[in-house]
Amino acid sequence: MRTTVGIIGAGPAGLLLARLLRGAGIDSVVLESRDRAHVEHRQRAGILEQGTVDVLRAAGAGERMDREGLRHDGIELRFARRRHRVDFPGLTGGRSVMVYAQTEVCRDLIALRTKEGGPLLFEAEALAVEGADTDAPRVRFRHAGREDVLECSYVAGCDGFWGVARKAVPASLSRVFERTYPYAWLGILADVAPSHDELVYARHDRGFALLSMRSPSVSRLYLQVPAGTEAGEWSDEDVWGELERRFETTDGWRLERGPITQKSVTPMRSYVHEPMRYGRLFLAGDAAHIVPPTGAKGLNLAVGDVVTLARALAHEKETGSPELLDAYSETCLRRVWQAERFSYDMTTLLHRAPDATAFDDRLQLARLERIASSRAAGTDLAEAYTGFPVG
Ligand code: RFL
Ligand code: PHB
Repeated sequence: MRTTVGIIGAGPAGLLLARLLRGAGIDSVVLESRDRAHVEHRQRAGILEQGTVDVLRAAGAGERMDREGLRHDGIELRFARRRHRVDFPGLTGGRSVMVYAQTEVCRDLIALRTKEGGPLLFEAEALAVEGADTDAPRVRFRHAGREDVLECSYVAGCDGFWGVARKAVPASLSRVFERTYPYAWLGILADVAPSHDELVYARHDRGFALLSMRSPSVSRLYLQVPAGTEAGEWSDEDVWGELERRFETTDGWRLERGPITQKSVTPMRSYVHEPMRYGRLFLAGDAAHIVPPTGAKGLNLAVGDVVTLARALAHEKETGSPELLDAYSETCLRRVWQAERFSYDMTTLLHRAPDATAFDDRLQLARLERIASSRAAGTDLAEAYTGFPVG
């Protein structure tokens, strides 16, 4: 099998890259190790930055998002049983975000790809990227019980944190920057209308809690739990009780309960692999970097990477100049490190570390008070949350 760009992974990065390349007249083949149902159902991100929304629209993949997505003009910070709203458009000159689940973005992109007949192979596991530093890189993969080779001009490693693409970069050229956190998120989906019309990020002495949503009738909620916790350790009753305690306010706000349909635990990690390019192999999305979910940045970073990559490949095709491809890693990493910084700040602002002292608690409250009382501090948060420019 032969193609111009071999794309490993049909998460948001790989699927959107295939779509953008098609728009630029560049052919690609997408290899995905899991089956379609798995890719379309795994629960992940919920928040799209303004720039991500614009990219999906321009790529012709925004129709259902515009019908069913929920535009959000702010978030609430909850601490010391009080509430503070951060007004995005007011602080950023009109920017907002969209609540539209990653599962839905992937479903829309898969439907378009399937309708238009672009090659997208499910249950096709990439085994290795070979010859990345030559003019003819190859992806070895297994599909329908057979081993095969995809010959390419370029390879896009969009295969997430646990993928194989990153392993093709020689250790002597790789630098990894990493931090793990001593806590995780227990996430639930519940069939109940969200108890607030915007997301609520709560700092509490017992730990962080987040109220989010998937639709006007489905709530998505998270609780900070110790790293290593198993979802089965928490009964539904315990989850609701703990959420109620952490969201409690002095003004009688109430959390509505409903049937829990899904429960899972997500570890928290910050990770950057540099560089994001080796020869003709380009890493994009979680294959190159991870952020803790507190800043809602992971999916949006993946989108930024593939926009940059598609633009660079189109530039090379039109002008013959590799200039933008050569700048790919550096261009992406500038934005990646801003997202790393913001995600770290939001995480340490809102979570309670197991070894936190009374001094740390007071500092967190002072940081939150500062955001609530200073327009400059509020603007800093609002600008980062609604997104940094791509490129
Ligand atoms: P993905 O989505 O992991 O997709 C990688 C794909 O590659 C496939 N794959 C392979 N295919 C072929 N051969 C191989 N050898 C392969 N190895 C792996 C996998 O099956 C998969 O289909 O990476 P991508 O595309 O880079 O997208 C990244 C995002 O998924 C991720 O950053 C976000 O979900 C992070 N994230 C959030 N991001 C946001 O922007 N906003 C949010 O609100 C947000 N909330 C979250 C999150 C992540 C979470 N979890 C579960 C980690 C909330 C949570 C709880
Ligand atoms: C989500 O809805 O899954 C979500 C929202 C905001 C975050 C993380 C996750 O910061």
